[in-house]
Amino acid sequence: QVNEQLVKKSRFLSRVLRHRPDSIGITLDKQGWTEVSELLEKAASHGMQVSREELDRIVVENDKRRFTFNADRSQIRAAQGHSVKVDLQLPVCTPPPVLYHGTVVKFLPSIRKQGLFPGSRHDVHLSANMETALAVGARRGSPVVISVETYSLLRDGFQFRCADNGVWLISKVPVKYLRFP
Ligand code: HQG
Repeated sequence: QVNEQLVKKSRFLSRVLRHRPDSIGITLDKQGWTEVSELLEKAASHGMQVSREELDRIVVENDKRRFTFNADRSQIRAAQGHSVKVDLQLPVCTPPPVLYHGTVVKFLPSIRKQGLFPGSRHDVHLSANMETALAVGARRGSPVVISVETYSLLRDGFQFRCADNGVWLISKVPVKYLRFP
């Protein structure tokens, strides 16, 4: 039950920090950071009480490590997944040779035509392992995992960025780099 409460609070914070900072009257800076003290105050005044201890637990125990603290832990941001305009300035990283994208059967015709495009988020989300990709797809229905050959993308000038939580991000993936199951 304690955990249920934390999950609820975590969901709330995820929504605020990725999509709706305005819903509790906070702003994110260009890189997506906001002051922890202000976040907790404003959350409380909008009916969501989160103590500093709970926040620390949420950040560390979150299943997908959705949140990142800055060095002195006075600021927090979502690790990825934003729909509001931010530039996380994530480092460009060299990916493993194959990355995976989890999706659902019904999107395949469109993906086969257009390749992978970000939905409402900034980037296409890729995972380093098949299990994670399966779980991402399963949120929407019967999951399908598409493999992405990273070498050819790198050769052709595409950049991969790695989020603080191990998620791989790329602006798009044209069809010719995709391997369908
Ligand atoms: C699909 C969650 C048709 C794409 C998850 C995906 C992940 C296309 C959807 C993280 C398409 C976008 C990211 C095309 C892509 N035609 N459909 N050409 N190209 N798509 O939610 O990857 O819980 O923005 O396959 O677990 O599903 O929020 O991306 O189904 O980790 O932390 O368009 O979000 O994490 O959907 O999920 P999303 P995603 P959190």
